[in-house]
Amino acid sequence: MVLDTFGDSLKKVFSKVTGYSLVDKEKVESLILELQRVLIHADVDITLVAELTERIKKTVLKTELPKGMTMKEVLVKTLYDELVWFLGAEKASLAVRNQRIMLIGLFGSGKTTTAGKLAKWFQIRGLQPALVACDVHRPAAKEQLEQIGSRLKVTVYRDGKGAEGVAREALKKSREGVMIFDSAGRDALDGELAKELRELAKIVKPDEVFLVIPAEMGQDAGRQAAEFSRLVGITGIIVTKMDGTAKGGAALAACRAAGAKVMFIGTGEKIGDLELYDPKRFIGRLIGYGDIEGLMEKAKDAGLNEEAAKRMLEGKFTMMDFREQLKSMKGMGSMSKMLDMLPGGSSAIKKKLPDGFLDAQEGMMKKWEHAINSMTAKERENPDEINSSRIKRIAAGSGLKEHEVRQLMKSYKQIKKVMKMTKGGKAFKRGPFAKIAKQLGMGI
Ligand SMILES: Nc1nc2c(ncn2[C@@H]2O[C@H](COP(=O)(O)OP(=O)(O)O)[C@@H](O)[C@H]2O)c(=O)[nH]1
Ligand SMILES: [Mg+2]
Repeated sequence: MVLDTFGDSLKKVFSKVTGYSLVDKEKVESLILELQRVLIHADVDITLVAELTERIKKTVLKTELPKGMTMKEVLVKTLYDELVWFLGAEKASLAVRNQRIMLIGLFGSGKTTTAGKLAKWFQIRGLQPALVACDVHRPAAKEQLEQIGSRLKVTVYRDGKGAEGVAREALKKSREGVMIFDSAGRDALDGELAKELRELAKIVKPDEVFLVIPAEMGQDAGRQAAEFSRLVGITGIIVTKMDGTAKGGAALAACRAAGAKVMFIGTGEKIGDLELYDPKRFIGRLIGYGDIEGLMEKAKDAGLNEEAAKRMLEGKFTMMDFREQLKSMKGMGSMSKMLDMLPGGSSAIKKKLPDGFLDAQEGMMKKWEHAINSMTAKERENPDEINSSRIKRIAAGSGLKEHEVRQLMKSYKQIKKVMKMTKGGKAFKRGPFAKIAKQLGMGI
């Protein structure tokens, strides 16, 4: 499929990002350049590309990164978010209820085919649609619609004089709730076509007027959307033939920029090849993360976990928190590797850690967990209260040597300091974010 060329190059941009172990300003800038090339190659308007680039730069390179997120994480999320915004952000929705829909557009854009697809769409949802053949100019247009109608077992209204006559007759006779009006196209939107469509609309009184644009229009889709909007009035756009071109992304972006809402996309010649437009799904599919939306939800959840981060920032890092950290580190590899993920680099932090801590493997961590379990609730909440005699008791209770408990105390205090340094140290945390990082190939 040709569409893949856009998707493939976007995918490459994304996998490049996830392949980096660390992202810095230079990498962000070179990636943005690459993204620009991909978009321009896919026929996206240059001013739109510049706008998108600015938005990405502003978010990723701003002076302060969100708490506990690395520049790499921010870059992946921003790329995704901004591309979604670029293509319209909101998922389209069309009320499943009886209504009148008018399809307009230039020659060969896919109006008649889409009329059939829409009829099917409503049929699937339990409503009864009818088709109205208001393209009275092209000789075979009515037959084309009738063929589609007979396959769907849907009534096609075609009698009457001129487009307006057909519409009037149909409205008079019809018993169906959903009426879909096909219309005639032209090579270009001239005054005559505009007038004809406006007059048809006066009779039809449509709930929706959908402009049908083929994806291969690329960035010109924006101009077309604006013109039809001004001269005829539209409520949404259906971009057809998304399956046949790499310019689909450009067409969608141009529609968004023109302030027009894309309602559906046509993805093939078959009657079922129509889907409500969902930019998240679209981008997710393009970049090959089927479930990126799910991942982003989780990222949001992690971001909402401000409470825990705040506690740590304020230095309220208790033994319970420490125990959680120890637990979360199980099976995640060495502490040293995890520290490499922290914002601001890890060497300064590593220097401040107790000797041997970085290499402390699971056996030691397990012991520390036992020790923490042997503490009283009060001790866990205020570890500063733990004096020599308490250390003795904890050691006895957990089967550790006293010096091991002391080592635990020392590590705890130092980690607490590190937590403050890393603004909440969310990178340490188990929970959704660590998982996301893993799934995005950020290699914990
Ligand atoms: N591949 C593909 N072809 C489409 C799609 N929508 C329409 N077409 C084809 O585009 C051509 C023109 O469609 P038609 O509905 O007759 O356009 P109209 O002149 O606007 O009514 C036909 O050959 C359709 O099969 C689509 O989403 N994908
Ligand atoms: Mg037609």
